[in-house]
Amino acid sequence: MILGQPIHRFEEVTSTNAVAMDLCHKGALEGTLVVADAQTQGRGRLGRDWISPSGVNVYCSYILRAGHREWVSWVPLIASIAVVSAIHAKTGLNARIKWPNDVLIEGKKVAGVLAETVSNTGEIQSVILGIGVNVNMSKALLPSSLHFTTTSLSEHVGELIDRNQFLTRLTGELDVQYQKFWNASMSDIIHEYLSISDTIGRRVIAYLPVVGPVDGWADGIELDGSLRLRCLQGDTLIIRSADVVHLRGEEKKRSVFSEERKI
Ligand code: BT5
Repeated sequence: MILGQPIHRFEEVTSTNAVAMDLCHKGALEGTLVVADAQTQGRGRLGRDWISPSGVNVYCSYILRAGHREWVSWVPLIASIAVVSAIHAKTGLNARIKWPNDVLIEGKKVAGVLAETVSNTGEIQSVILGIGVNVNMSKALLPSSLHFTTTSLSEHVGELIDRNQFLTRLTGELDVQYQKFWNASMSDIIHEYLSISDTIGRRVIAYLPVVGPVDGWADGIELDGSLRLRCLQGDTLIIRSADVVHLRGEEKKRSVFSEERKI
């Protein structure tokens, strides 16, 4: 097992990603894991916040040393697969992935993944992989604006879950995906991702940073982890980064896509 050693545990940090990044600059080993009971400035993508109350959830960051560009874009996807597997192993729940990196249970967000790169003179050297999982959090700890879109594991299983055991399993699952990647079984990973994707085959709106909203069908995943969107106007877009909203009431049309096309 490469990941999860050594472990740095904290009661409270600003952000486990910030602490891991600092350790990374100081030469910490690949696989180093930073875990905290609470975060005061937990962060999401694009400057957003990750609300991180004390003593109820898992907030962790791993230092991954070996990075090349194609691999970097797969880190969040690999991490989401590991989160889904750990959730299934520890609770029996079937979580699904909203592209690129939201983990959902019955359409509500239970976990998020944030991969940040550390580069030197333009060369990506490391990735800080941060994962936040709502384990035992009650909705009362979140602002009311998030009550309808979020959930926690305990809300679904009706009992508290051991956070340490969950973290151990998550680290193990992540390690499995990491080994798979380096053993070049990329197509295995892609098939696994597709089998638990809630996005592929769905009608979605993708909010692109410069272009704005684009309406279409999520048609598949490219080899670099980008989303292939078949726009309603007919063109196909390859999207590297965006926020995606699943349109409700639109039946999945998996049957119209062959496995080949989905990949
Ligand atoms: C993410 O961003 O989903 C990535 C979250 C990564 C958090 C981990 S915790 C350990 C490590 N250290 C950090 O500082 N971060 C990582 P994004 O897709 O941008 O989603 C952020 C949005 O999710 C927010 O704008 C809220 O709408 C929502 N949100 C915030 N806190 C949440 C929570 N605890 N549970 C569910 N949704 C939340």
